[in-house]
Amino acid sequence: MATAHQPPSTAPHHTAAGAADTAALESAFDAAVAADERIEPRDWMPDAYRSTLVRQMAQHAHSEIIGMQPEANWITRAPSLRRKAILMAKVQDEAGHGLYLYSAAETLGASRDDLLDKLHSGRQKYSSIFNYPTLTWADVGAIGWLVDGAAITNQVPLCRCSYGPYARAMVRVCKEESFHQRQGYELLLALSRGTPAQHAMAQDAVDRWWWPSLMMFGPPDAESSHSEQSMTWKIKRHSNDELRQRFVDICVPQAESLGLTLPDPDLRWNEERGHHDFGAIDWTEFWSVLKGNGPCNEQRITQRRRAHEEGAWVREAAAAYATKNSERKEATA
Ligand code: BYC
Repeated sequence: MATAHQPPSTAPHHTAAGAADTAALESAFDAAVAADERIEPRDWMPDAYRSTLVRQMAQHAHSEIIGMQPEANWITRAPSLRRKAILMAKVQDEAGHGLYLYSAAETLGASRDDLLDKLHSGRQKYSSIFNYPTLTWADVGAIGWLVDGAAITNQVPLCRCSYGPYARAMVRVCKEESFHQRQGYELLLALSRGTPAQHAMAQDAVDRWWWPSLMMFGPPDAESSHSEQSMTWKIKRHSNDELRQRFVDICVPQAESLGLTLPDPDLRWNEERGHHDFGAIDWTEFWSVLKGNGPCNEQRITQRRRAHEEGAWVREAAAAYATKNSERKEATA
């Protein structure tokens, strides 16, 4: 962005001259956003823009690392070596996505320890979808097809997010997610074309994951507290309902090719709208999951806290190694 570089949150507000400076910085920021320029870490930005980004990116990072758990549940029970290798690679990719996103949040002055502390203490959210259990092997396919499919629908527009580091992280994340989506589709197709019992298992997984996948896009626009401001700032490019509709339209023909049924009797093509109509989402369930009352909320957070505690020695060893290395470099410089 072609405006003054400023360290984070240093705009002086307390004098008339300070207020004029802030107004000038604000209008330069607004003009850069309007012109579709990228905002970079050292550019001046309103405090609320910074905190909105930290909130969304942290929630996104937390989702990636909590999202490893439901699928990791099946690594030891994958039906073949090939399936096991694919699933391990996918779960590792999710860890990588979490790392890019925590790093991107750090460019805004957030501390990774603080973000993790907020996740562990329930002060920051992660996606509702990961509070549902993975009961059968077919759930791995349903997650790939539907959950990664929903994630891509939501994240492709984030590649054009106004904040540079987030937008750039999303480019790589989306490439990997689209591989994940295909592996899920291919897995479900194999089951759907398999024995009657395998077909039934695939259908049961789609029945359980369909509605929670629609909830991933967030509350309806009328109840979305952040959408309007985030869209003005071009953090979000589309509303929650727009992306949800796009996802439904993408999934209907894919379900047909899979030979599986989406569990919604009200799902039908609306010629006038040029979109599929779909049934009412149970928003009571969504808000209840967000409050911590989903089937797996407690299990997910307990497991995450345990993993963090058990990994303390790795973090200490990595920090000691980094210090030793930088001391060595200084000594030889
Ligand atoms: N779950 O004003 P709204 C993945 C919260 S994919 C939990 O519409 P916003 C993966 C929201 O945070 C999943 N909370 O919010 C895939 C807000 O609460 P706070 C991660 C939700 O931010 C496969 C309140 O509800 N993807 O990682 O404008 C394998 C009001 O909502 C949810 C992302 O995070 C939800 N579903 O829009 C492994 C994408 N929906 O913060 C991993 C980036 C809403 O005021 N994020 N809330 O306490 C976004 O695009 C947006 O943050 C959302 C919500 C569309 C999710």
